[in-house]
Amino acid sequence: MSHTLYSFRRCPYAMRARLAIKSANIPCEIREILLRDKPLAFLEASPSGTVPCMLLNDGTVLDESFDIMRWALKQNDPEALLAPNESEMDELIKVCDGEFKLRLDGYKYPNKDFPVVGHTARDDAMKFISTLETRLSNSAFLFGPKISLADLAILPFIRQFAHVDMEWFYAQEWPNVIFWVDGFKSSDAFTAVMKKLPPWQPDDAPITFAEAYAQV
Ligand SMILES: N[C@@H](CCC(=O)N[C@@H](CS)C(=O)NCC(=O)O)C(=O)O
Repeated sequence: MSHTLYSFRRCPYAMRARLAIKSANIPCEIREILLRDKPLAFLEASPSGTVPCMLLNDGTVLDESFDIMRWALKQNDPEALLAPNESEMDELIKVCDGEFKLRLDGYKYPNKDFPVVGHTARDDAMKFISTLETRLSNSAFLFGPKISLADLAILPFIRQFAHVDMEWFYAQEWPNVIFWVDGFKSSDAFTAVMKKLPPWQPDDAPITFAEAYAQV
């Protein structure tokens, strides 16, 4: 039995997991699911009912995107994504997943019940983008001249923030963030892991991650 990744194409948490698995070249089966129609096998595997969820072939379940990234890269890290200081990267990712994500959701869904919504949420979220802009004005990536785990973990969320109102985002004074996001969006790795897959059905023949997301 191989490892199995449950994923949803547009979920930024699932994107970061796919990016790490792709970089680490971990052999696994990929199962694209629909969040509005979660398959039973997924619900049985995932304690939280969220994607991504990685079911390892020894029965272990990795239910957090960040755990999947670190697990994959600890097996194999050809791009040295784990090279920068671990706790410094974790700290920045924690801000992204915490305060920034909450503001991103408040900005994206102004009618939902978030502590801060709309343009106030956007203004708050800008603080994190400014932190990134400062870092990126010193180096091409967040932790130096080469891409790292932190870049892969954070970029899908900045892309999502940019896409709420692209005209506004691209009019802001953060040229380095814009260059960084644009580079990511057009990268071979991101293009590959954003390929569309049909939703998995229990009777389907397994699709390997490598064949699903082969680079063209
Ligand atoms: N902390 C989790 C969060 C994952 C998460 O919230 N994923 C969303 C999709 S982007 C989800 O599956 N939500 C469940 C649902 O919408 O039913 C992780 O990092 O993996």
